Amino acid sequence: MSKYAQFSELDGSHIRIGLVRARWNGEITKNLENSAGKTLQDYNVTDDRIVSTEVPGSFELSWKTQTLAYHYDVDAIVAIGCLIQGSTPHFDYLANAVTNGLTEVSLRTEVPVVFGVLTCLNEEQARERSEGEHDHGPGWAKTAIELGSAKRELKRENSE
Ligand code: DLZ
Repeated sequence: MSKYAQFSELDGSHIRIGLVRARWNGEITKNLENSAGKTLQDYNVTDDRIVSTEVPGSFELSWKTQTLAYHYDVDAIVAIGCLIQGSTPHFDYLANAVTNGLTEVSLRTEVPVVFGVLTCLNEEQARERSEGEHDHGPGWAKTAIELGSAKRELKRENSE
């Protein structure tokens, strides 16, 4: 039995998705962005309906995600970052800040935000989760399509 979420009948042909990527641990986050982007396309979210942007580090993801939610017509946003534990408590402060920040943005703006932030003890763990069989990017993209579709449907119902 797979522990990963299963998805059925995804179709992204009517939704717009935001992707925000942090450049810290950039090789890892680029892989995650690429695989998420490919999965979006596999489910009919064409390039013209994907808004991609970057920030320096994961701490900045919350602000940029909020600007996309408020100022761009997106139905869901994937915030992508990679935190790797160092020898100081910095990792814990950053992980808490970005987790709370993205949760707040999602609830405040009512735009679904997918938590695409790896929190790893070392680079090896980060690589395992950003490549091959255990790459998290595709699952994040599918989550965004499911929630983005629900959000778009809600907007449609409320406009009737
Ligand atoms: C400062 C910092 C550290 C130590 N580690 C990471 C990390 O592992 N992953 C990441 O995305 N960002 C890190 N940063 C940068 C912060 O997120 C932020 O960009 C800076 O503190 C500037 O606000």
